[in-house]
Amino acid sequence: MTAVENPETPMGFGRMHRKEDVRFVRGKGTYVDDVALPGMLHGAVLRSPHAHARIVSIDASAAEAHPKVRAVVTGATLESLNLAWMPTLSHDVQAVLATDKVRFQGQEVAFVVAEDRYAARDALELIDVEYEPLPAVIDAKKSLADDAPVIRDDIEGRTGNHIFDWETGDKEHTDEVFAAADVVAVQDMLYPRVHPAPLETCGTVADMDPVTGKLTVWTTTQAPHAHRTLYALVAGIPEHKIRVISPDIGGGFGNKVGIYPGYVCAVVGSILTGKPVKWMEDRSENLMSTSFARDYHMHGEIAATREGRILAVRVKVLADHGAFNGTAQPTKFPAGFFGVFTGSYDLMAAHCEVTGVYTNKAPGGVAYACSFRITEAVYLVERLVDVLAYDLGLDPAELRMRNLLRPEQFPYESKTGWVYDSGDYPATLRAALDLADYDELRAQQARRRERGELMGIGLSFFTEAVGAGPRKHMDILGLGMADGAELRVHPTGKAVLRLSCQSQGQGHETTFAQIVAEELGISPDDIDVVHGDTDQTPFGLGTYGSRSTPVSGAATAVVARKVRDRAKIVASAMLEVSEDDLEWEKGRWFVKGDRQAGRDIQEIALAAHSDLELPEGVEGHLDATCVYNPPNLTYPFGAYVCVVDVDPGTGQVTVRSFFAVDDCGVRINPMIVEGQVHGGLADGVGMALMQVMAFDEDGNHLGGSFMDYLLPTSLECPSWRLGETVTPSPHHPIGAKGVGESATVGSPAAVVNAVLDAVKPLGVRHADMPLAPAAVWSAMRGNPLRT
Ligand code: MCN
Ligand code: CUN
Repeated sequence: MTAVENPETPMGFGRMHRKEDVRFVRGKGTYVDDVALPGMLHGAVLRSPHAHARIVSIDASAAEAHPKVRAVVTGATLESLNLAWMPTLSHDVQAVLATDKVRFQGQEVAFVVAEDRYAARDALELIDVEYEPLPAVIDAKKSLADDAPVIRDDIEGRTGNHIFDWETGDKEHTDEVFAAADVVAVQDMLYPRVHPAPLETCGTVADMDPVTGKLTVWTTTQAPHAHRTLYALVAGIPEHKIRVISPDIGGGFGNKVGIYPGYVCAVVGSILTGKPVKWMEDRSENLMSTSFARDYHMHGEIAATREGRILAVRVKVLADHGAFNGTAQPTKFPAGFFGVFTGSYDLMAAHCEVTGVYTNKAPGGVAYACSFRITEAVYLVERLVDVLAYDLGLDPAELRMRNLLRPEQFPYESKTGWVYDSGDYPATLRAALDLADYDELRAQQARRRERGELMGIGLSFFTEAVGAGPRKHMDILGLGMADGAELRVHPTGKAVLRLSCQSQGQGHETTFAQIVAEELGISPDDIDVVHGDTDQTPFGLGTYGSRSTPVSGAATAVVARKVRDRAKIVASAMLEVSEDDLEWEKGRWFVKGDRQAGRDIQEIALAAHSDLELPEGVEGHLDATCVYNPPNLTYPFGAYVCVVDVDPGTGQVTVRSFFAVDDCGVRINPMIVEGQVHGGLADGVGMALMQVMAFDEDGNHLGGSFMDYLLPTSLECPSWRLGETVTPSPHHPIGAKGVGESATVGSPAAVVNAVLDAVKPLGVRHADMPLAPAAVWSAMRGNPLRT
């Protein structure tokens, strides 16, 4: 794709420049930190220097005496308001401000409200907290030891750090298949703790109007409606008196799903002072205290015949959830959608067990384009397949091709009960191999190996499950995962679409207008997409788990079709013919057999608002609403090929090229889809090669800035080569599947598989991410690093 491409606005699906970029490229976006209200005060959070310590005392008197300080909020203040603890998205509680103990480094201890940001920060240093340090639990594997310090002694009757056990699949049958198999490949692997690190950090401006009792909250959220309901439940403020506004968001990546203590403190600060209060965290605060991702310690086993027919997969996971279980996922799924670990293969049996534990690390979790933990699942199974190929001496592409699900098996129910909606996996893998010129790459690799060069070719094939969810099976804190949408066509034929989901950079203002354009034949330029304001949009669960297209996108198509049906009634009145005699072509209804006799959607819109007589019971105007409850998830998939060169002297990895073929069903805007894929591939390079949230054994966070926690740049990324196949979703109104997280989910395994393929001649079978030079170098010397 060339950068200068300048497509015309399509009347529906197609390559179209993003409408929102008109303001973004001019620096005219409005982010939370751009909100400035008259009399606004500023908040700052005092954070714990310890990973685990008892709070002996807090003396805030010197801070309160600071001339610019208006209020100091501590855990004690919040206790008196019954707000010291808040519910998490996983049915646990989290301290808003610590009262008894601190449980991770960076935990929120006090909140200062002052006249400016600098004074608020200065005053933090005047607060005197006496801590009694306690031994910290940092290693998840040690958290369940009998003598491990108990982190959550706030929960009555709790004696250890165990949170939950969860299993899926048929254990007995899986064990039988394993016992009878010719070959079993076993591999322990870690998906390290990483962080979504959006460029815009998290923050809130809270404005409680003391006269009307109305609370307005501008906040960095991916789910404004869910936040409003949670504020109502937590703070006891009537829901209609709360307005949550999510303006432009500078990247979410899962980091902005939950409610952070700072948000609640800003609200409390505004209630206490009667003034608007802004709180914006800095980079270190974002990295140290907000939603992490992964931290899965996985033990995987794969069973196969000697000829390479994969029979079964068996997994045990230790899941590190940090100090409060705040992971975001539908209630019935404590390990998210990890149950999709059976991947894209035709298995006889599968079983997995996940144990969740507390450690003295930041809570939150999932996040970072995770598809509710399918990232971990795909990495696991795609590493296992490569380990099996290594043991059997088979080509990893050939091994995958032999075992992929076949098109005639769809809809396919996996051994853990997920019903994959549609796919032609072999065609997609073939497309990726052709794009990469796989055979030639292998020939080149052989030549280079003879010269002592370490070139690696890595594959991954992934299946995702996105679009939560059928309301029957999926809810967050009891809120069923369905989305509302509302469409109004004004008298002059211009339209406004109101959505519950929330763009954080995915281009919803463009693509959702394109869906309406496709259905109604109104130009996307004439359709305004409104989102991110609970007073102006219908209820819905928000944007994460790549659910916007599968759920809100479906709602948009349905609502547009309802408007089209209404337009038909109006057109029949205008043309004085029966509705049955009308036929639709994009943008107009016309009389069957007489193309000239028709009315376009603009004429119909005007007539719908006029004195035209409509049939009994038909109201005027041209609008509709819809609540879409998806019948199933959508299952996008893809095949990736990564080529790397490893420096034999230093272990430094260079990603030479990357070929990605994605299938997300019908593409609304192929250019936006490609942008989503580019971003996700860069994420994959970052996680595979450079990212980890590291801690020392006392729980000190070792990655509190972008000097230590690395983001990939264009220097580390190759020029991506993309391909596509299109297998529509049979149950989605426009056949689209989600794509926002696909590349982040699928790419780390391809990069890691490539690096391990490069060092295979040295006898290396596995090494854990991140494959930074030291890790690769150690593995090359038979001494893998342990994170
Ligand atoms: N799209 C399309 N055709 C399809 C599928 C999607 O044109 N068949 C378009 C959509 O209309 C939308 C975009 O691609 O404009 C992404 O759609 P979708 O896959 O539905 O994902 P969501 O909009 O729900 O976005 C969420 C997803 C998640 S969960 C994370 S995490 C992530 C991601 O999106 N965070 C992002 N991509 C991101 N991209 C940016 N720039 N910033 C983030 O924070
Ligand atoms: Cu899991 S990160 Mo996205 O679902 O917001």
